[in-house]
Amino acid sequence: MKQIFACRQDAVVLGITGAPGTGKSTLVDQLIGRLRAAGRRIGIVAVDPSSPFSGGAILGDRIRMMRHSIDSEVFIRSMATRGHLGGLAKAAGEAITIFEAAGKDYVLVETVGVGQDEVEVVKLADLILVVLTPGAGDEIQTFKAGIMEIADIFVINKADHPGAEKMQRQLRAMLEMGLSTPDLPAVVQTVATKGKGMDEVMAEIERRMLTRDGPGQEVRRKKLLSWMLKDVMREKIDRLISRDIPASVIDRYVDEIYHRQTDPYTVADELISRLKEKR
Ligand SMILES: Nc1nc2c(ncn2[C@@H]2O[C@H](COP(=O)(O)OP(=O)(O)O)[C@@H](O)[C@H]2O)c(=O)[nH]1
Ligand SMILES: [Mg+2]
Repeated sequence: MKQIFACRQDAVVLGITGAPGTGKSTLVDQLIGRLRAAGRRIGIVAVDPSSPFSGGAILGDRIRMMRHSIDSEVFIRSMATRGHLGGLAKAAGEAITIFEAAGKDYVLVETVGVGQDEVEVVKLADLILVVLTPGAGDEIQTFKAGIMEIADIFVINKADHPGAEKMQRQLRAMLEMGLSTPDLPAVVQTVATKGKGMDEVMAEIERRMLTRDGPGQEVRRKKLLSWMLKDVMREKIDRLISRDIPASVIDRYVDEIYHRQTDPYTVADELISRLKEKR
C-alpha cells in the first residue's frame, strides 16, 4: 500500500447511493457501458449487501453484469458493510487508491444509503448520485439519511412506474426553496433497465465535473485521507495489543476483574502505560 500510495493519480470518483432495490446496480451497469464506450477505464467499489456485485441479488442481475466482467478495463471490488478490521473507510479508501494507482479514469462507488458508515463513504466521492424511485416514501428516507444536502444529481429511476413526473416536480420545488447555491442539484428521470435517460445523466456528470471547485475537492479528499489514516492507526494499535500483551496476561486480569479485585478501566490504563514503557 505504501508503494501504491506513491503512484496514485486522481480518478473521478462517483458515488451512487439510495435505498436497496432502487436500481443502483442497474444504473452503475449503464454507466459502465457508456464510460467504456468513451474508452474510460473503470473501477467499481460495491459496498452493498444486496448488490449483485457482492453476490446478494437475483440471477438476472448477475447475468447482466457478466458482460462487463470479461472486460479487462473494468474491475469490480465488492465489500460487505461489516467485518472490515480497519473499518469501511479504510477498506473503501484502499480500493479507490489501488484503482487510482492502476490508472483507472473513473471509480464508481455504490453504497446503500442507509447506514451511517455507507453515507459517510459516499460523501467522499467527487460527485454524488442519489437514486430514488417514484412513490415508496423514498423522499422521507432521503431526508432521514441527510443526503438531500450532498446530492449533486438526483436520479428518479424506474420512471416507467407511475408518479415519476410528480416526484420530479416536488423535488425541484423543494430544492429551489431550500438551497441558495447557484448550481442546484439536477433531477433526472431514468429507466435504467432500458437505458432511458442515461444520456442526460452522463451529460450532467460531465458538466458538473468540469465546474467542480478545486478547494471543495481537496476538502473531500483530505477527509478520506484523514479517515484512512485513523483506520490504519487503529489497525496497527490492535495488532500491537495482540502482539505485546500475551493472552495469559489478559486471562489473569479478566480473572481479577471477575473476582471484583479491579475493573476493565483500571486494567486498560495499566496495560497502556506498560505498552508505552516498552517502546
Ligand atoms: N421497472 C424498472 N425496474 C428497474 C429499473 N431499474 C432497475 N430495475 C429493477 O429493480 C431491481 C433492483 O435493481 P438493482 O439495480 O439491483 O437495485 P439496487 O439494490 O439499488 O442495486 C432489479 O430487478 C432491476 O431489474 C427501472 O428503471 N424500471
Ligand atoms: Mg445494488
